[in-house]
Amino acid sequence: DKTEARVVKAAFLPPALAKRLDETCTLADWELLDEAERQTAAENARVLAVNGESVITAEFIAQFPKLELIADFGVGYDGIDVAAAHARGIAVTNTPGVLTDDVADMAMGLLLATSRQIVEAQRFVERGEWAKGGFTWTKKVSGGKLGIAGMGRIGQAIARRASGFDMVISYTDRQPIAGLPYAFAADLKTLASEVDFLIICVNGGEKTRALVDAEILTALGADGILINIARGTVVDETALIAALDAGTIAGAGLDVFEREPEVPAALYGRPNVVVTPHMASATHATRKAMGDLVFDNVAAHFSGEALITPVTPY
Ligand code: 8YV
Repeated sequence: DKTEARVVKAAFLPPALAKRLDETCTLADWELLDEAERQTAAENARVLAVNGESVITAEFIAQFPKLELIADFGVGYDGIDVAAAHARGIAVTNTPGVLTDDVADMAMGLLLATSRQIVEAQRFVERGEWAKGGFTWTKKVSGGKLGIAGMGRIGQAIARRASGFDMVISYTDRQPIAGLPYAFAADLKTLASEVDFLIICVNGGEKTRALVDAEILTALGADGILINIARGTVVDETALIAALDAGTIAGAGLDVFEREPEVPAALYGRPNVVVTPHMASATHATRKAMGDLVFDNVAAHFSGEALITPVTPY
């Protein structure tokens, strides 16, 4: 009986992970339960399996009286009310580390694709326009000034990659990070005004909501390119579209959006904008590693061992 499952899955998980959890702990899928079944399942569940895009409010958590762990298939937990969970002694785990390389790779991909207009160049070829003349000249990346907002694991992995492109790297964060060979900017506006490329890698959540607003975009300037692989909430999308319309920034490469899976149509078809469907961590190898880490955290929990990657509040 699924309503007696120890794990409730309340978001998309890779089928292989859901199957493993079901075989070892029994898993109930919230989406597939009716109201009465949900109530019983919530009463019995000890683990809630969610993902990086999940919105898990205090009210939702309150339905689960026996809950002990919220296991997040993702590094970001801005959608989870961690404070409410911790207040009830419910642990939260996420998947840091295993997706760092892929997200940093994607940031570099978007940086190159946007600056060199690779997507528009493909459309140009497909439209048969090459025979009528060469493609437009684009913006040089190597040796350029790169600003990184949020110098955590992913920001640092991007910096290492950008070093290989001889980029001059500076960053901002809550405070300077000891031992890093990059210049620290005291705030995002200063950083934006000093660089050609700005990559957003900060946590999501209320503290960073609309951090990139019209003022930051103006500081980035008409030659500046914005890349966001963090959370859509960090960028004021309306201000971004206005800046692209006005030409006050040069372009944007975005893997995340304010209201996913909705991508504003105003961002489509622009030569200087590249949009991708929140896929930075979505490689076969990394999704497998993320799934294994979720499973190992749940298994550690049920066998009374220390959690592998518990979340501590920001
Ligand atoms: C998602 C992410 O979790 O790790 C994160 O924070 O945003 C992604 O890896 C993934 O798409 C699963 O929903």
